[in-house]
Order: sequence, then C-alpha cells, then structure tokens
Amino acid sequence: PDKAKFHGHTDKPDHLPGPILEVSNRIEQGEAAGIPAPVLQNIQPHKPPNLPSPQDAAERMRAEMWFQEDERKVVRGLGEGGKMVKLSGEEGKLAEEVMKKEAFNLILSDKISVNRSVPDSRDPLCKTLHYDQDLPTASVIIIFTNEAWSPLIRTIWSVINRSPPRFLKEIVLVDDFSDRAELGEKLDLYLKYRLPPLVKLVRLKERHGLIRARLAGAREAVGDVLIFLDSHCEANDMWMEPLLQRIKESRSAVLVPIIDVIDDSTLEYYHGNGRYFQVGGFTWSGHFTWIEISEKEQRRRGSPVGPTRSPTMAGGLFAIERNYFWEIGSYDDGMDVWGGENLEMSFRVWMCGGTLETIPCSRVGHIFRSFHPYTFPGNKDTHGLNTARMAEAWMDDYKRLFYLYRPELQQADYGDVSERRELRNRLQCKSFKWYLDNVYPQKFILDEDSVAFGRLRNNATKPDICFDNLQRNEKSPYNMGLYTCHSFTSSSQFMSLSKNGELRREEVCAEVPPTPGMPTQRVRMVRCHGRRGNQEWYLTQTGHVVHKPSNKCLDRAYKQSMDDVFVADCANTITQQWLFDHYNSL
Ligand code: UD2
Ligand code: MN
Repeated sequence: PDKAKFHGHTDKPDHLPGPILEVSNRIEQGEAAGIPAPVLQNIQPHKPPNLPSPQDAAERMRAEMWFQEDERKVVRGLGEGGKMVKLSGEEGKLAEEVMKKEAFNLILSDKISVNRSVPDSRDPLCKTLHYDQDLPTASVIIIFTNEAWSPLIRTIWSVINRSPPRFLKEIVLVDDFSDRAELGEKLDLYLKYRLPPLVKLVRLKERHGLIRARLAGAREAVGDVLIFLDSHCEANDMWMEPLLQRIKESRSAVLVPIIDVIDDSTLEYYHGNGRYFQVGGFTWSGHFTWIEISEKEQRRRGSPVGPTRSPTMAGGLFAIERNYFWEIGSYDDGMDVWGGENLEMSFRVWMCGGTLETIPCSRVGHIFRSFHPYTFPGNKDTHGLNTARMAEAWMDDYKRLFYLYRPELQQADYGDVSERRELRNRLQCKSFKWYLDNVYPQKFILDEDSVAFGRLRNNATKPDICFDNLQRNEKSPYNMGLYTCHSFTSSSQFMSLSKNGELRREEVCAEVPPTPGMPTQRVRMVRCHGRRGNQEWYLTQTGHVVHKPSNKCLDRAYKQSMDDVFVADCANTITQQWLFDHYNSL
C-alpha cells in the first residue's frame, strides 16, 4: 500500500539545528539572568473608559484573573533567545502526555514568555541591504482553528514586536469556528485590554477550513500587501521589510520567508548557519517537499541573499500584493480543511505570469507538528481531494502521474472545477509542461525521463520479487529492499533507469559506497545528485543492471535478508537478471 499518509502533515526543512547551547540552571530555575525585557515598539493601549460601569468593572476583573493566571505560569528568561528547554520529572511526563493531544509541547510553551526573543537567524549579508523608507503597508492574516492559547498569542506579539509600526497596517485574526473555551470571551478580552487596536478578530460562524478561512481574512484586509501566517509562528528580526521591498519592486512576485524550525518539543528556535536553506518542490503523489536550490538558480539570483525562485511553497507563510491576490485567482474555495492549496497557488502563480520567490533575509519560525491537533469534519482525505481538484485544473496530461501514484483518487468525487478552468482560460495561463520545462526543469518525470520504468523484478524463484521501499522513510539511506511483486499499482515498487543512467525513484538514487575489494556490497538510496559518478548504472541485453564505477551487478542472491539490496561480481546467473515493466528504448 501507498505510504501517503492519510491527512498528511508538512515535513520540516533540513535546516541545521543551532549549536547545542548550554541551558543555564539559573534560567531553568527561572531567574531573570540579566536578560533584557523585550522592546515593545508598537503598543498603544486602549484607553480605559472614563467612568467604568459596574459591568465594565466586572469584565475587567474577569480578564485580569485570566491573564494573571497565564502570567503566573511564565518563568522569566526561559526559552529566551530561542534556547531549547527540556522539562524533567513529573512535568516532563505531563508534557509528553499533552504532546500526544496537542502535537507540540504546550506545557513548556505556557512557561515561556509570549514576548520571548528569538535568535537573529539571518545571513550576515542581510545587514548590508537597505530598505526604502516608503514601502507598501501590510495586513498580517493569522487563521486558526482550536490553536492553543500561548502559541497563538506569541505569534501575534512576535509580529507586533518585530514589524515596523509604520508598515504594519493591521493584524487580522480569523477564528475558524474554534470551540476551545479560552478562544472565546477570554480572547475577546485579551484583544480589548492587552492588544493594540490594530489587532482585529473575525469569527467564522461555521468551520471553513484553512483555505476559505484565509479568503475570509483577505476580504477583511485593507493593507497594500497580505501576509499570511500560521497560528504557531514567531517572526524574526526585520522579517517584514524585505518582503515589502520586493513587492514594491515587483507586484506579481509572491514571496515566502525562510521558514525556520521551532522544535515541537523543546521550542528551540533553530537558526542553522544563516545561509543554507531549501526551496519548495513537489512529489507526483501531490505532496509538498523541500528541495535544494538548483545550480542554475544559484547563478541567476546572483547573491545568496537575493530573491530565490521556488517551484512551490509550503503554503502557510507568504506575502502577496492584495489586489494581485484577487487578480491571480485567490484560492479555490472548493477546497476543504487542509492541504493542496499550496501547490495549487504555486502552479497557478507561475503558469499565469507571476513568480514565487523565497526572500532569504525574511525569516519566520514555525512549529512543525507531526499531526493535526484539530478535527477533519466527515473524516475526509481533504488533502487528496483538494489535490485532485488542483491536478484537474492545472496539471494537464501530467495528472496521469498524480493518479499513477494516487490510484484511489481516480474515481473520487472532487466536485466541480469548471470555475478554475475558466479562470485559467481568462488569465491565459501557460501549460504545465511550460512550468516543468522552465520553472522546475530538474523535476524527474517518471515516464518521460527514463529508459525503463515500473516495477523492477527478478524471477529467480517464485513468487517473483520486486524492488520495494518497504514503507521505509525515503530519507533514510537503506530504504530499498525486495518484496513479493504487487499485482496492483503501488508506488512503493516504482523504479526507473533514468536517461542519465540513474537507478532511481522520484527523488532518491541507488549508489554503492566505494569500498573496493568487497565481493558484495549493499546498495543504498540517497538524494539524486545528477552528476553520474557513483550513481551511474546501465542495463545490458542480458538483463543485468550494472553499477558503472564498480562494475558490479545487482544480485538478489547475496542478501542477508529480503530487506536489503546488494551488488556482486557480474555473472551469468538468473539472480542477476532483472526486468522492468516498461522500456522506452534500449
Ligand atoms: C502546511 C502549511 C499550512 C498549509 C498546509 C497545506 C506551513 C508552515 N504550513 O501545513 O499553512 O498551507 O501546509 O494545506 O507552510 N487551520 C484552520 N482551519 C482548518 C485547518 C487549519 O484555520 O480547518 C489553520 C491552523 O490553525 C493553522 C493553519 O491553518 O494556523 C495551518 O494548519 P497546520 O498548521 O495544521 O498546517 P501545517 O503547518 O502542517
Ligand atoms: Mn502550521
């Protein structure tokens, strides 16, 4: 069966975690440890009413009680500078329990100031860049459904504290029909008594799902630029200026910040080495992935902090000129709850004349959670259905590959996409082939870029065995094994020999570690590097699959277990004879 996870989740990028910083005991014990109070640049508190009525006084008391209860939990200095914190003992156990429900460490989050500082994770070169005094204004739109209190409030404060007041027009919160008690009156009162008036709250009367919730927020917004954020983010220093500057230069540029990782368990704000980051790709099964910046793009952008073209975006954090958002087709409001809208917008923007760029000097942290701590009404695979809508509207004939990887969606009821097709006509958008050729030329197209593809089978014994990913994580090196061939289409057994001589799956390629002298060697699958070398293979007329640099042959006999794939000295044996399902040419 397919590994595509029901409801899915978005993986973290491969940012390096920061150096392990010593967590000082004093901080753990809660002393202030000389940490400066955060600078709150932007607060204009509401004026208290001149003559409070008894109702007002009671309301105020209720609010203070709630807020003070929260503030009592906070340990001063904890997690400041984005440092990791590990809870121990009873509290640690409790935190682990709570994580099973919340998908992140809420116990710890409640102990960290909602105004905490984060490490400046930017490339040092960013400090040499200049931004205009006169930039468009921004509406920051934060949607949420049943988000926990402290990460939501921290997201809001991080935006207020680290955005220039003159550009931050407003923050539009959109409550997507939450039923968590604390997001009710308490949140209303927090807005009233604690937050500056530029923070607005829209309450949706029924569950919209993230796509329609963002549309509702966008309709409220009045700033020149819309900036969308998830409800568990922390904006970094000067995150907003580079986005606004680039949109001022190019109004059809849709921008993403570098998304820094906030650890779901220690709440450490990873800051890597400032320079390394990835951009967005996709898999044919319709999932977002992180990919390396192509060499061509590194040359084109000129500077490591220049706007970096990205084939797709993760989806949650992006900036777009407000009118352009509507012109270019906003979102497909037929998409439900979660998933698919990010690839839809990415393909649409590129195909219809815009650009999608990562702005390296803008950085925002995000808590990557391994599951969704909210319900999916009707328990539908909304990611699958939304992605089918996307494929039908935008992928032309390449949707064949989407359905090859997701056969169960071929007959699915994804609704009516005629409006999206009309939009595409009206905007005279280019083809998906244009997108692949021009925006994502390195994308491997299973049936076009290969000499042979399908299952890779050996029939030395019955039943036949095939290459199979054994449901292992494709990111771990020994993720290929052998398994009884499936008679149904299953992407876990897709293999191909590419025109470049790679023995590969979608993103990973077979290679043999260079250890000369060994008679047999285990084959591992790692990210394709496209430079042949130890990833080069060829097929022979006799069905051998030869690893070119070592001159060894794939062999099913020399295996410790079914789990492994080996090469051995080439010989005329049936255990070295392999067959692909399809051959394009030989
Ligand atoms: C990623 C995106 C997310 C979205 C998704 C694809 C990042 C960092 N995150 O998933 O924004 O593009 O991919 O669809 O790029 N929400 C609602 N109503 C719902 C469901 C979710 O308001 O019915 C909110 C939720 O509270 C959160 C945001 O939408 O603020 C995104 O949800 P998520 O954090 O569960 O998604 P994530 O980060 O796994
Ligand atoms: Mn998120």
